[in-house]
Amino acid sequence: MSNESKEKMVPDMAELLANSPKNWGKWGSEDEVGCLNYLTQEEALRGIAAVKQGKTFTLQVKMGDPSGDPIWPGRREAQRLNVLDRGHFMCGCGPRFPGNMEYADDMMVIYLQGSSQYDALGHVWYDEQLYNGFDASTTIGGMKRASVLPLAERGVVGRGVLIDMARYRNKESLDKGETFTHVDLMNAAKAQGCEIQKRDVLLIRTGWLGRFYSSDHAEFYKDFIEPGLTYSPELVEWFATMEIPNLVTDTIANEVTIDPVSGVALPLHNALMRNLGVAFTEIIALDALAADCAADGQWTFLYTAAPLKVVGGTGAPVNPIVIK
Ligand code: UVW
Repeated sequence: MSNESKEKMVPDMAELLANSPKNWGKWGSEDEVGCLNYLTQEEALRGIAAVKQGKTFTLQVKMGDPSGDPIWPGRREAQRLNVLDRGHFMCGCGPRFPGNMEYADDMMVIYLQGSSQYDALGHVWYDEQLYNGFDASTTIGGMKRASVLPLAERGVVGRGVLIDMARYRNKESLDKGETFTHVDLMNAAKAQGCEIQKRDVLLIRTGWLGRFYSSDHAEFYKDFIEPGLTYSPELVEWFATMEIPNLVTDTIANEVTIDPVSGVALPLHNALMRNLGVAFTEIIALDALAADCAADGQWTFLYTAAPLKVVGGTGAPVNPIVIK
């Protein structure tokens, strides 16, 4: 079969998701934070009630790591540039201050989606409409609707639950293109001795980022297809019924890159984020947290995060903090 006819068999996103549920209008026509609306004061207190030991974890991967940053193909790694350092003062070109203080300064060139980050709800779309029906032309020249700013201003505080799919399958890491479903998540939770509850922030470890750091980067990116959740109408329904506010994973794009059934790229970005308003958090370091949860048997905790307040941003870096 020619490539052209193979491509013709892949449906449009609009066709695939024709009957997929939407939360548009549920929180008003101006809403830009979607399922974060589920994180009420009661949910913050439920998260706090999950704190049992006072152990803390930060979940951002290093940014501008000289050994490389994991990024979606086509993006560039963060570059940190020194603007001012001792060298400038040694050659007499540093600024002078009364009292002769010296200081170092630097800047960074980053893809806002090129590190641990929150996607803006308007980050992806089809049929010329973003989350909540905003017109896709509002993305031109900087996002005027459903940017990352409202997510950043609201912040995310709730009960988190970590599902370790790699451990559940007795693997260091899931394989390229390996998939799992919401039923697998529930079975893994049971095996861990915990439960995914309504309105939990859902963290899923695949071990995939570990591969980036431990293996040859060319091998990591070869025939790029990440492991992850795979689309089905039942899975979308489950997210909707469970009122999951936020999906957090240790992969670059939170879902298997190409849906193996339809051949469509990133359908869950559209079914969950664009249609339901689930916040997506990607490139998150979960290995240390997972090792600790496996050791003490506590897989639930207080999850807190707020991306940077980038005006018009399609996403923004974040360093979530978990307290067990
Ligand atoms: C894309 O933008 C394609 O993916 P992500 O949401 O992972 O940044």
